[in-house]
Amino acid sequence: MKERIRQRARELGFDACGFAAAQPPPTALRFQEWLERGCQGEMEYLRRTAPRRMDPRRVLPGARTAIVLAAQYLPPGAAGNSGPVARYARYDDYHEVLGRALDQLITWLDAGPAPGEPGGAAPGSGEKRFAGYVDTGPVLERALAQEAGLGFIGKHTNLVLPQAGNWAFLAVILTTLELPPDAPAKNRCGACARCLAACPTRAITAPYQLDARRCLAYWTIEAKGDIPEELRPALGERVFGCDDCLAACPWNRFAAGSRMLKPFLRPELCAPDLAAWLRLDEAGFKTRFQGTPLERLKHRRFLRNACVVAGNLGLRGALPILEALSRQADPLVAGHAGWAVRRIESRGVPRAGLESEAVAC
Ligand code: B12
Ligand code: SF4
Ligand code: SF4
Repeated sequence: MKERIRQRARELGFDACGFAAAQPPPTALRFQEWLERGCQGEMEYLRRTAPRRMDPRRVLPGARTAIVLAAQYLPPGAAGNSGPVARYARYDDYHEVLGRALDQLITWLDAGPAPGEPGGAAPGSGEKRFAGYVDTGPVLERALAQEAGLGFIGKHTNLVLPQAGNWAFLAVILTTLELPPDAPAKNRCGACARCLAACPTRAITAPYQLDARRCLAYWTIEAKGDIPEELRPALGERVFGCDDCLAACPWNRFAAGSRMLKPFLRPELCAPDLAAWLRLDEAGFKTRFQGTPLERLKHRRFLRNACVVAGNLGLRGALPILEALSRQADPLVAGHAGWAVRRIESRGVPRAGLESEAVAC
């Protein structure tokens, strides 16, 4: 049964599939400690859902197995550290793409043999029920993935697939089916600490510990308010997400291109024209980013991030639009645009056309 599920998952575009017992992973208490230190910042939903997050049986009553899946997402031509848009976001929204494949897998499982029937799960596992999540439910996806043998949680806190590196999304199906668990993966970081050294803000405060309040992915994707002034220069050219710690990992020498995501690549997110992005109005923003992960930022937080980047890159050609934005009624946009204007002016570089300042991933 497990091999048939793995084969079906592969046919649907997943690159790895493993099985873990649906129970609190051994590292669950680490999650609680992390919350107690306040490392989640404004992501209060993590605290609210903590008891369920730590025990999959509270998410799906009667759950016996977690089927854990991974799909690689390294986009073509991606090199170096972080670009304006993190690698994971240069496609249609992965929640949708993986979500569709997950639904197909669940439909297939649901139609398969019942528990106890030939080819089915262990007898006595009762009614078949499923709950599938792609970053959409209260599940410790990385910890379950490690338990299911997919890969190990690296010191940067992301799952590393030994055969494919860390550029992979995760998805989980909790089910009442009883399937024998795979062997958990062993950590293979060894003495390496490249990801800690690569982080521009020292957000990885110790191996396996990330303080979201210092993480640029958090500030550009999740945070609702002002980006702290002391972190703005470190944002560099990142408009959305950060890849530096991931790009440092030597296991990425085994990374291959994405099978599942490839048809959903958004080339305009690989080589953005920042000046054009700054000029987008609300409707233009919606049209341009519909169906991508950037859509959930909404226009004002997108402008917040883009203003900081324009300031960091010293885009003098963007001064007129930044000055206009600094007079906007919304203090979030006005404040960050004003900061960018001051940063550019303080550099004293002659004004240049933005076209020659195109940003490349
Ligand atoms: C909240 C969140 C964030 C937050 C916090 C990140 C974090 N490291 O916790 C922010 C916004 C910063 C973020 C950023 C990113 N995210 Co995110 N995020 C999540 C989310 C929704 C929850 C993660 C969570 O619970 N964090 C809390 C911490 C404590 O949990 P944890 O890291 O899993 O910790 C476990 C272990 O590390 C271990 N542990 C903790 N401390 C210690 C200490 C020791 C000594 C040991 C041994 C173990 C240990 O125990 C913990 C509990 O089991 C998950 C989806 C999900 N439901 O899981 C996606 C997820 C983790 N994110 C993902 C991605 C792709 C990213 C980014 C790469 C995006 C980007 N390029 O900008 C960055 C990576 C930043 C980074 N270095 O982690 C992917 C990661 C895939 C993978 N291969 O691991 C996930 C799984 C989404 C998905 N479905 O694919 N993310
Ligand atoms: S995503 Fe960026 S800021 Fe966050 S821990 Fe990794 S390198 Fe540091
Ligand atoms: S860069 Fe090194 S320490 Fe960090 S996750 Fe990869 S192997 Fe582990």
